[in-house]
Amino acid sequence: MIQEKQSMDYNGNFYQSLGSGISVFSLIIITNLLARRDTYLLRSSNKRLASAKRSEDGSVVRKNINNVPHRQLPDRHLSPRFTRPIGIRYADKRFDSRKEFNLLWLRLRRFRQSVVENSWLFLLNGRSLGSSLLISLILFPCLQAIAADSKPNVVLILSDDMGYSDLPKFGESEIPTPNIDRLANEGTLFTEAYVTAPVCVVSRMGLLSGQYQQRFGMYDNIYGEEKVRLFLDQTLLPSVFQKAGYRTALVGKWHLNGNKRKQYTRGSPLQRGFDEYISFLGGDSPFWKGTPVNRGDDPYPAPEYLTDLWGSEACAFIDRNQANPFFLYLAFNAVHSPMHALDADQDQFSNIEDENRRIYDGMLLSMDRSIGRVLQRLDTHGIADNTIVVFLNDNGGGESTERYAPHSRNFANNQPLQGHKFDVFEGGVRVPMMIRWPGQVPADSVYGKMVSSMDLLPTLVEAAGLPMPSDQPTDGVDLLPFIKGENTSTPHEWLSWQNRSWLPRKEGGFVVPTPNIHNSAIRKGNWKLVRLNENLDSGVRPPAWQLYNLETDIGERNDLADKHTDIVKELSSQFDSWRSSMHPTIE
Ligand SMILES: [Ca+2]
Repeated sequence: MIQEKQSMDYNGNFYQSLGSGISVFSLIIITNLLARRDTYLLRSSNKRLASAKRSEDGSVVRKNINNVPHRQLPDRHLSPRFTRPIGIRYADKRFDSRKEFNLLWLRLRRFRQSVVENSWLFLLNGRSLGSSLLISLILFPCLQAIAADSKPNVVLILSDDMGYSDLPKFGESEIPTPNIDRLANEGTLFTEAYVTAPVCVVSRMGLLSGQYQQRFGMYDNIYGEEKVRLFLDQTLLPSVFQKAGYRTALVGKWHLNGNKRKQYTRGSPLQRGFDEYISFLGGDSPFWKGTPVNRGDDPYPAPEYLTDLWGSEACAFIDRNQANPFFLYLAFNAVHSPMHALDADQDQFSNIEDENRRIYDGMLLSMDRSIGRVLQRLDTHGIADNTIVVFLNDNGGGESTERYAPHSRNFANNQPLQGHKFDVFEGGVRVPMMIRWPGQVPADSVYGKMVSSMDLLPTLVEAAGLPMPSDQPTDGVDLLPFIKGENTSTPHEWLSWQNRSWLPRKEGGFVVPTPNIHNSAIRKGNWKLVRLNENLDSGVRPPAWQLYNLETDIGERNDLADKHTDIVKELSSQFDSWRSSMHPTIE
């Protein structure tokens, strides 16, 4: 289901600002009239002022400032509160959702007092209309600050190449992940979550654009600025938050700016909606201390093990921005190869015989530790209740055989799913996912209907009350009404996948991407249709579809295509219709 979401046109901002300014001007006049009840102002014949006003506890405190010309009044007499950011969230007080209304009301009262005091002072200075207009211009940002203050923060956590069953919440895992588990305990866990592709680049394109990346011709990890031109024209999730005044940051893997050898001039995180970032070039990186990473355009050696560094940087970003709305995209490169784990972490798994698996376990353990530090930081600042935390994985876990190149081999556990990274079987595209937003998203809850990583853009944007990008389609849907039980239908009747095949080399060796040879799949209800190695160039009949019933065969091992030709016909027709609405592959 494709939803063409129409929303606020950014071109209308001028008129909105003008209208808001007029509204504030009207508010000032009204508050001036109301102020007569609780503000007493005297005006001397020589335009010198005396005022009395209510103190914080409501009692009237008289401040005699006669004989002091208005223009010489120190700022604190103008209004001590006016000089303080009105929308600031008080870091030393826990923002309890149960007290949210009272806090908001308190801020509005403080704001009204500022309006009253300052507008009267300006008005008494003999410049009524001009001063009030000036106040409107000054106070409008304050109104925006108040509105922004109620906006939820976002922490979007992505893991890389993790196996579906490597979290205790999803399978038989030997790896303790108490911090990721905490997100499920305090939020909603999704058992049928999918990414849009079984490899890094295209999966991240779908996640951050809220669309099938096939809309801009992307069917694999393709590099070259001209080839990804259509993607570079898309508005991405961080841009939506950045335009709304959020502070936005990427910490970790980007991989949407080319590979290690070729970077795009328009693909930097700074050009895609992030105010700041710390990352590395390409799709994978060594993890050791001293590895070169980039903070903005400035390279420097990582001061600690990379997964720990991402945790440290995420915490530092939260520290810097805990008093204002922020959007943090925390994209771990764990547990993508190369297989580098700290000794102390892999030593926790001395009972595991396979050394490669011990290393994998240690890498995942360190990621969970960093996630725990981030969650603790939200608690420390008292902003956990006002922060949406999302966790998901970018594609299925890598294989453990030498068919796969070392950069795609990480000894993950996808059981009982069929396939791995690169595959359109469940093992390539079904991923663990969870969302925590205390008071808004049901806690300790499981949502079992099909959802997509494309849904996160509309879900997060709608949750923050922001306008959707108006100049591009959205294939995702807002999940909140579904997981709250307000909408009992299904977010997606069907989902489709198409990705370039990775086939073994003719001369031997590990699998490689093969131009114009594609794998395809569509899932509708519990039926999953899969077609492997279709040659898009040839006129030969494409390979037959395989049909699986995921309700009874989650491992996609019992092909039922011959028994249910009507279902094959229906779903294949649906797939063809979807494919014809996408952009042809750019390879
Ligand atoms: Ca990946």
